[in-house]
Amino acid sequence: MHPREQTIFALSSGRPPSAIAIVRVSGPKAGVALEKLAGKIPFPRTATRALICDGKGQAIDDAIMLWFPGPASATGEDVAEFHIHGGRAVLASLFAALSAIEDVRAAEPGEFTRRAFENGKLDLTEAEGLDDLIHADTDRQRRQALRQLKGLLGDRARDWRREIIDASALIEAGIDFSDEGDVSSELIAPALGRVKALLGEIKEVLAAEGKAERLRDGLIVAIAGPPNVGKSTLMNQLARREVAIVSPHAGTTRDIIEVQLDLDGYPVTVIDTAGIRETDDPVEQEGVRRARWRAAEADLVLWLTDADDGMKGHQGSAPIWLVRNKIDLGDAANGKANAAREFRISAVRGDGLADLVEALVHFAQDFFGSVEAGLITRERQRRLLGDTAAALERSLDVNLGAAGQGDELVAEDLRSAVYCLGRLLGRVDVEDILDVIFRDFCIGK
Ligand SMILES: Nc1nc2c(ncn2[C@@H]2O[C@H](COP(=O)(O)OP(=O)(O)OP(=O)(O)O)[C@@H](O)[C@H]2O)c(=O)[nH]1
Ligand SMILES: [Mg+2]
Repeated sequence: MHPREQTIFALSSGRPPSAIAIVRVSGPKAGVALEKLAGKIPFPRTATRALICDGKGQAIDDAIMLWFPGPASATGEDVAEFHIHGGRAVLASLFAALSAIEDVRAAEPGEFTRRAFENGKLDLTEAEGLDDLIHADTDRQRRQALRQLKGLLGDRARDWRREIIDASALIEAGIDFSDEGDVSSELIAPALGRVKALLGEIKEVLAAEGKAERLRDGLIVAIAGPPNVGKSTLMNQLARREVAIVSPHAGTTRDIIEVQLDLDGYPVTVIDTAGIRETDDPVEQEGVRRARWRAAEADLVLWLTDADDGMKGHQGSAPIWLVRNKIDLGDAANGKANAAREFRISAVRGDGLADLVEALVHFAQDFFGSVEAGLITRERQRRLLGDTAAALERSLDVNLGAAGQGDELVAEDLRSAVYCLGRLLGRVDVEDILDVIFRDFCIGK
């Protein structure tokens, strides 16, 4: 039997041991699994208690089970759920009992979602949203993922695709009538008008950049500066735990240390780097090289200093804030620096940290903009939508000759736009397009 037709099972809840573990089974043998292990198939979608036994009649656990007959299930197939006690041995016994059934096997990663996708339960953008939702760390990431899962982009893309298919159909029909100049242009002109309007909508979505894509990875803030100025101390303060080693020796930090913070729902990665200075130590040299590189890549650099030495050694185009540390030791330096903003803190005592954090939150708000307005959350989506817009643009650029020259080119460009949107949704099916064309416009041919 083909692996795709086999019945799969997996632990769908968290890592054991846990109070309850949920094991999902999906595929044609899901019902058989219930019958063999629990002795019955429960009423659909109703929690039912049962003693689960293995093939030899040995009790495994006293459990709750659920039955979702396809196609009204998460995967579109028959689905069974076992809610058992989440001990490792309990799970191992249940897995062994399930595997013992013919054509039932452990699922590959993502296989449940893949089946849902293949059975038309979700499109590719929704599957991406589901993945994002599972991996969301902060509240804003969760909200964005949920919007995607609800199919906001998918629904728009489906509408666009349908409209372009309709426009193509008109144009194809126009081509059929190309001997009769009037009929042909009567069909083609309005079709191109629709394409133009669509192109406007797609461009709007592309332009509402909103940095929604970056919301998945988070904002990168690098702490850089000379050695021993308190970079690691600040990092630990922001993380509220000892992530980096702090010592009075210059050159303590060599590797790049990262922590993920949740700043008002925005994901922010703070990076502590090696103090930037000239050094003979090859290990420290490598640390400095990496520090420079990461600071250049960051979205924001906090340049820490405890003296008047400006910002020696900084490269890169990211905005940079000058943070004067160790103000507890007396008046810190005052020299002029070419930074966007300036802060005075004591990383050890905590003075000025609240202001710095508040400024970071504002920076994150500005950086992500009105993410809620953005529909695009992945580079993949942006690329395919960009390709769609380019194809539509080409179709409008074609110079239509009097005798229907160029119509074929327009049709070709529209087909390619439909193809790109199809890939965005994960559905590419030329038959779809042909169906519409033949169904609606095969006038007497
Ligand atoms: N008085 C005072 N000392 C501080 C402050 N911040 C850090 N220090 C001290 O400065 C020394 C260096 O601190 P680190 O955090 O290791 O400095 P760093 O910039 O990470 O140093 P490298 O990793 O070597 O580049 C330690 O002894 C800290 O306790 C501060 O605000 N006030
Ligand atoms: Mg350090």
